[in-house]
Amino acid sequence: PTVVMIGLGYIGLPTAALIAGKGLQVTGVDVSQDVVNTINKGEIHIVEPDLDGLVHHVVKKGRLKASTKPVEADVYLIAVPTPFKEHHKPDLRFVESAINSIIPYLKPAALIIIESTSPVGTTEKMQDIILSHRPELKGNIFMAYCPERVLPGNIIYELEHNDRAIGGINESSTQKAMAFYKHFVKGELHATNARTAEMCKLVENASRDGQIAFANELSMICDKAGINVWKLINLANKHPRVNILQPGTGVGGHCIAVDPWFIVSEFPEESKLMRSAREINNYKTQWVIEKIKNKALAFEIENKHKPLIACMGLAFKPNIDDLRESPAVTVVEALKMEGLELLKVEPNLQNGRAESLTDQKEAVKKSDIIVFLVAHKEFQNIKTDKPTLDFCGVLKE
Ligand code: SAJ
Repeated sequence: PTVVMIGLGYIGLPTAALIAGKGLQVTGVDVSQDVVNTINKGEIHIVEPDLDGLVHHVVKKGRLKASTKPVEADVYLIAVPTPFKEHHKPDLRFVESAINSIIPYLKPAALIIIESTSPVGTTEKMQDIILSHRPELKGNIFMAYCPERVLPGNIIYELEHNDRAIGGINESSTQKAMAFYKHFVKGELHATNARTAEMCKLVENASRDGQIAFANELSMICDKAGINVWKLINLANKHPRVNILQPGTGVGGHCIAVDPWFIVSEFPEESKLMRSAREINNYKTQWVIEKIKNKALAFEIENKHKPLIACMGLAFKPNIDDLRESPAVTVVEALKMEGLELLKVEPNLQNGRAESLTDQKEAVKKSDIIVFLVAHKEFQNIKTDKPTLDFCGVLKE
């Protein structure tokens, strides 16, 4: 089959390249002319291991072509962002405009698959939009929802090897989509319906958010109780049926802190736990800010000058360079607003990629207080007698 991929971001581009790598003809569509030009040169605009070589290869072979406009194809895949707008309501503008852009090109028997994280009912809604413009296609197009589950940094491997949930708007759509994913997925394919597949993506991330909220709540309780939370979790996890996650500076990234709201905003009465989890994880970041401010104030009272604070880690999670939606960045910005003097350390963003950063050793040496915000592996061997605040368990003591 010929394939059109709408959206060439963190999911769309690797997926398009993987499919093209299996020998299928793929047209990648993006609204950005810059992105299209970059890809047509065989280059990439995002940071992801192994992606550049793959894209270079399939573009050179002529199997992946990027464009700002769709073409006629057998299969359309949609992987555009779904942010949220005010009151945490999902913003389906990009999905809708992706659907609108393909409507003129649709042939009978076309298969349309949405991969973008979407609230329950989206696939059916998008079918209605298509049929309102092309009523003659009623009963003659196939539509399915199939969420991605890949972890940034390991996308190419996980795209191919993770299991997938595939839910059609009817049985024939499910079967047709299953047959399509068999071309490039080695993981197991699980058939379901569109609404279940949509909810499945949301609850995967809501469940992780809830588990992290438990750990974050526990860390605040332990702080008050004078108990080392890292040692406590380690002990509790020796129980065969207990597995508590790691507390941290808060929950960042573009998925876990967003997706639960797609459930909560639609089912507010029934989703008290999911809402609380979101609130706890957001509150944890504020709690961290307050802790640092208090420590700085105590230092100033004792030493008659403001402390120099080393902020260790800026990324949204350990061992990556992605700063988007990062709680550590929120903390640093809040401290800056307070007029505190800071040194910022991010070992994953070196080589002049960010000028305002300080080298790790220098920051440890120069600072008065060291604050660990992200558990990067580079921090694990730091030995210092200086006052520290460890919010991510990097010191484990
Ligand atoms: N975090 C903790 N403690 C933990 C684990 C994570 O505080 O024990 C924090 C991280 O530091 C980070 C945030 O949670 O700020 C999210 O990190 P993550 O590693 O849990 O997840 P993401 O956002 O990189 O990717 C998630 C994954 N979903 C699940 O694990 C259920 C991934 O499989 C999804 O594909 C991705 O969201 C997505 O695109 O939805």
